[in-house]
Amino acid sequence: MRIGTTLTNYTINKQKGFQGASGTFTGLLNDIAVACKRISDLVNKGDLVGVLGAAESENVQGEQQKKLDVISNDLMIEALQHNGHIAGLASEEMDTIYHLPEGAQRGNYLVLCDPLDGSSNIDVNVSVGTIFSILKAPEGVEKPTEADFLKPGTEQVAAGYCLYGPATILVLTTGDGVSMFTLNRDFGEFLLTREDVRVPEETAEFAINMSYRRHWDAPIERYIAECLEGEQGVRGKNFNMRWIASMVAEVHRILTRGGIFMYPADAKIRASGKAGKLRLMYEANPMAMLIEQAGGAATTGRQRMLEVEPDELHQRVPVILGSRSEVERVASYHDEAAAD
Ligand code: AHM
Ligand code: MG
Repeated sequence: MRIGTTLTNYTINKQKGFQGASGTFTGLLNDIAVACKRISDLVNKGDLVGVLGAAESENVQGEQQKKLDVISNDLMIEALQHNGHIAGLASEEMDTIYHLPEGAQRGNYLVLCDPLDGSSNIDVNVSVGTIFSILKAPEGVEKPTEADFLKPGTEQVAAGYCLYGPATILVLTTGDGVSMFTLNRDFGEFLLTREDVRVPEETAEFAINMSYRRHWDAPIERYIAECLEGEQGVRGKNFNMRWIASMVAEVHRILTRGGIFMYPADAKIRASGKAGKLRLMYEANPMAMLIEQAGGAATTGRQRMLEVEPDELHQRVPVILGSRSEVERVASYHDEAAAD
């Protein structure tokens, strides 16, 4: 499509390809874009409008919420609940699924989101983002249950994120490639700036929080140790490292210049009774769909991310994603360790 076309025009044109399309999907993406623009505006103004700092609450996962976590969640609800595009909404910041108000018109999509990912970065003016995953609501269901949301990532009809960095960039897949839209603040529109985004295959850059090294499992330790050996080691080349602690910014870097991102399970995480840090339904799955659609790969180490059968809304998983050959190498180290 023409570079510079608006996100709305882009989705209208995409929908033309689907017989019987009602325009609901275009409307839904427009709602999400509206929420993202409002969040972007607040992230941008920060202290000027008093939105930085902690809220006086914890989320269902026992994490201290930031004011902007709560506000972003409210903005997502506000943008989505009245327009007849969704049947229900789930988010990192809400214990269970959000039911639409009585009398609100219902649509045929379910949305899962992390309204503001990377919130530890908000107060220090480092990039954060909104992640979203879109599923089809089951036919004829007026009031969806949590079980209706618990679908493997392969069932996502669309996924994306909005990165609030030096520029605000919305990245979207509807299952046929990945496109990027940059917000033009002068007139408040997301404009298509990149199409057919591909994860570069050649890479020498990894992202992992090295401070957890003493807790890692053998396959992760092996992969990183080999990267660190550089030219002298088995990889025969030097690697660079990045850790922004904002998954949206890390995935954006990987979509732009390749690399691998890892937030594995480790001994400390397992000792706390968890299977990983990142959440499957609204962090790992949408990012895995984007990365696969751009030619990369995403795994838990033992299984393709998009095929994980979920059993709870806030389920956590180990996440390894990025350039295909690197991700496959890490997965093979897991297979070898399991076979020993
Ligand atoms: P959040 O949803 O509470 O912001 O947590 C998710 C974030 C990811 O964006 C990031 O990769 C990770 O947490 C950073 O964790 P750590 O501080 O352990 O490095
Ligand atoms: Mg998050």
